[in-house]
Amino acid sequence: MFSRRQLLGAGAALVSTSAWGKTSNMGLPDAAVMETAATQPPLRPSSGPDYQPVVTLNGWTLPHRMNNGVKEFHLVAEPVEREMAEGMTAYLWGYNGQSTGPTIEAVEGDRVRIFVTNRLPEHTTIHWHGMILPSGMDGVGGLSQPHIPPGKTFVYEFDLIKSGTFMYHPHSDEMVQMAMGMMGMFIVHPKDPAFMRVDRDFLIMLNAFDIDPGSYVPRIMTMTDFNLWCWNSRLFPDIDPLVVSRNDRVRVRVGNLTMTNHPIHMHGYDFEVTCTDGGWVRPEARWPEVSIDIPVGAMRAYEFDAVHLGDWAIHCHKSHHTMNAMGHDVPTFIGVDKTNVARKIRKLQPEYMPMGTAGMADMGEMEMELPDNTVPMMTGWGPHGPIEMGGMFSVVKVREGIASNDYSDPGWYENPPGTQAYEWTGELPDFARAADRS
Ligand SMILES: [Cu+2]
Repeated sequence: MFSRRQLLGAGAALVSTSAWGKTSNMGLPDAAVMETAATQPPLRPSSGPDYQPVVTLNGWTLPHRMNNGVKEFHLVAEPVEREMAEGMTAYLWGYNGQSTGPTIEAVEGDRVRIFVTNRLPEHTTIHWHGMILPSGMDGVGGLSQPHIPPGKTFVYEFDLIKSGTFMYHPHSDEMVQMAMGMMGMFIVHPKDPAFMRVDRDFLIMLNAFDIDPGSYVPRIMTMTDFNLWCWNSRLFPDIDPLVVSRNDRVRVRVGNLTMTNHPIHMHGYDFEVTCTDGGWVRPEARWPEVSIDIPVGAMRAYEFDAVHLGDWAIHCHKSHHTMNAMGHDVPTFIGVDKTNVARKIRKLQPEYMPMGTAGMADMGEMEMELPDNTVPMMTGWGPHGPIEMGGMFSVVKVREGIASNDYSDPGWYENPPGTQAYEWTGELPDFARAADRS
């Protein structure tokens, strides 16, 4: 497969040009490359109207340059190595060194010129999902333009006539290229900086892969039975927390380019959907929710005022989507007495441990030897023990007095005395009914 050196070589060649900020002698704009899966700080606007930049969890925003009033970006479609969690790297296809691709941010009324260089082994295009633009800029290979052959660069240029949250992805060997991780988000901020202003604005792209434990390349033919459910091609426990200061107005924008819907549930708050990929939702059309179903090929942005301090789980409510790589054809052993069979198996395999007879919680605590390049099915440690999650899970951390530009992890929340579940140490009732059943 692709070696690290090959990948870096491709990136380094592009990074070496230094045309930033110049407005004459325009060649291709620099194609910035991101080397890490760490969340990058928001990119403040360097020209034009002010806006609150977004924070892409475990992602970044693509820098641009101005060229005679046009915002120019350079995306490079290429093979990438993505760290999905500590101890697991996938060989994916993406943009500018990562999957998911960098977030593009611009402002309503801008004209954008986006150079797309194809360093994949096959042709590609980019479709700008949700954008209102000329038909010939819509990026459907064969329909709106010729496919971009390997080694070639195409230019997309259009006016951003409305603000909102949009996505980008190939419309060229689409099933394969999206299964390999090619997708990103495109944020158009309102021209009026006061319109729909928030203090923190987070981005999550829901995506999914089918990668056998111990291997590196996704199975591209999988239709629904994926084994890695990701946010921005990242897995719990290594999806960064959403760090928020008390009383912040917070927006979370969630796009779904998987093959199934994801009910995203956030604890501790109720909230309202304020934007879809079709545009902003008028105040009189909103209703309160605590889970939002994100349909396939759609985006939902929700907002809340962060008045409740704490560590609040945020996750997909399909319980199989908060697990890492697992098989589904495992028999159920709850209620089975394995004592005799365990004794027999241990004669052949002395380290055999019978599991699953009392549920699977022991999976979250034990340190089993795993194949290389995989992450445990249920994992993560909190201040009170194993969290027993994986995949699409993170934590919203609401604290007092966090600086407006600070997104660093504040650690675990300490519940004030008298506000945490505790053990009953008094007399217990007689469990006669439970005993009858066993
Ligand atoms: Cu889900």
